Amino acid sequence: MVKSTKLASWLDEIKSLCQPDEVVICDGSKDEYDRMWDLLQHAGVATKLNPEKRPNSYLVRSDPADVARVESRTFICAEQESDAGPNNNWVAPSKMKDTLNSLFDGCMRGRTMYVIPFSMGPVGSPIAHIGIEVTDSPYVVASMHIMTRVGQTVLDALGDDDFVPCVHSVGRPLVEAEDVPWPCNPDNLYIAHFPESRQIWSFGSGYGGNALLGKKCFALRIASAMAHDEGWLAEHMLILKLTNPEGTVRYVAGAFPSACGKTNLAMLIPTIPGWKVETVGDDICWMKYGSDGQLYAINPEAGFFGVAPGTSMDSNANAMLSLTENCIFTNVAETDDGDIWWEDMTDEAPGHLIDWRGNYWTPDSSEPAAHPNARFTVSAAQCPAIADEWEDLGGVPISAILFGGRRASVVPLVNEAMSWNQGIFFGSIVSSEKTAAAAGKVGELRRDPMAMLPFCGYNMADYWQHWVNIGLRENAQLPAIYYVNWFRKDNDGKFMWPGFGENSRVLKWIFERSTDAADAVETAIGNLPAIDAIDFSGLDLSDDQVAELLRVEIDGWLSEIPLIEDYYDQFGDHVPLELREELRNLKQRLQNAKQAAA
Ligand code: O2Y
Ligand code: MN
Repeated sequence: MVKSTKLASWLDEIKSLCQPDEVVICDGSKDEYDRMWDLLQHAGVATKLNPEKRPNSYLVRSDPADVARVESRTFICAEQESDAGPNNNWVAPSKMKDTLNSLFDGCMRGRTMYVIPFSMGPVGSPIAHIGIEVTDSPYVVASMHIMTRVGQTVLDALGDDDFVPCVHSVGRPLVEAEDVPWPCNPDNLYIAHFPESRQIWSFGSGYGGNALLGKKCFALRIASAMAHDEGWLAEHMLILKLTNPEGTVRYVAGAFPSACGKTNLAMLIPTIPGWKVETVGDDICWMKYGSDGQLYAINPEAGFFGVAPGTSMDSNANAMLSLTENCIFTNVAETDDGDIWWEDMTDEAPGHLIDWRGNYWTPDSSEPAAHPNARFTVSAAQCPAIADEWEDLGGVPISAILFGGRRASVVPLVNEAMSWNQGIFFGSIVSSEKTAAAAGKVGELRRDPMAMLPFCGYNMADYWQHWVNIGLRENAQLPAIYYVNWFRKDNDGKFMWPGFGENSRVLKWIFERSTDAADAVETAIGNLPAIDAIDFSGLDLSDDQVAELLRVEIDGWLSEIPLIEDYYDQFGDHVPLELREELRNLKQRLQNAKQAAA
């Protein structure tokens, strides 16, 4: 029941704009979830999987033109263009409102408008926030059931407080025309954010980050603007719980651009005896100061929306074991016995499949069976590695923050920042070499500061300043910051570091730095593990390879300095003086080191 007068009048406004046939206030119940799947099966977009193989699970095939979030159609509509920054597509709010008003006018005719009250974070947590998504997509309702907390408890917690209004339509009113299995309107796609009035309007897509508005739109773009104004952090980070053999616990957050194995790291099975790694979150982390000056983190989500291709018992057993029942699979392939498959799930592909487009497929087919951005959606509670405290209202205290990119050279396996500001500097220069899959020259650097490039709801350089300011709080017990790189290659172009579970060796060093049990050596670029501080035993690594993984490449770093200067320059005088100073000091230390070695 809607008691909030603010909510009731907003719903009236949206209803008269969108003109749905019916309005349903979602209660988050199992009945409601099942009703959505009845509708989706009836529409011909969802198939119930064989209950003996994958109980209570569904396969959905989207329109082939609607398969991923679309950065080129994602807008930050701040009053001033400079507040959106060069990192965002900007349209003035009044202009975007005019466009949206005409697009949304009557856009739900013939459809039902679902009203989803959802909490990002455990209901009642002081770190959580509430949103209301209206949508005309039953797929979005079902997905939000898994990815967020939905229902009356949220409305009760909301009272008459503010909420983040999220308006979503697939953009295909049902007037005269027959419905299609996956309605969408890719020619009129808008994912618009209004950071000042904290609103989200999304039109034309029913897929993932474009449509499940709690995730990237709210929990990162709008939340980053809220966090800026309110003195907290909304980050594109996983959260890990580490326990050493003595039972001491530390929590670590980590930001990694896409294709850097973030979900695998979030669910890592350690190879070092006696250590335990558990998951608190795999994608997003909200951190607020506790009265003790520590940053406390929650995972604002309730589920995982992971990339399916490449996920296997070898790469991520905990993800696979999470997917045994109660899942949604989108754009994966279907097996003859009513189960699912995707590339690299097994060593050998099945002899035949129905691919993500619904076509007959064999291993000889030229196209992949699953779309490369095919996804699984599953409750985090089903993950065997989920930490008991993942829903603690107060969050978990963060001792370390990791920033990582994908670099074949220059960036060592792990490097500890000597200060909070140097850590922010590391975050600001996170980069990966472009692969053949991305536009641009192979090997060229693509910067993705703090892995937030597509997700920062305001000027990226103002966001760096916000990080600097966060560190100025009196009594702050700031986490240590680390720059990690699992992707260094040798002269033959082969990865030097095995990654996956072996990353626990690096996590152990980071953990032991926080308990003063591990040594570091100060270098020109930061604090690196002392010889023997990381346990490399049992790995197929020569002493030379270990030295290479931890080498300070003075010339390599010196040649990065002008690239970083150029990168900063696009943000002009928004770049914090503190980061310019970090860059100057780094250059000086590198030049000194070079001279000393000469
Ligand atoms: O393509 C989409 O809509 C999903 S994007 C996504 C999903 C889960 C976690 N992270 C991401 C991302 O792009 O960072
Ligand atoms: Mn992500």
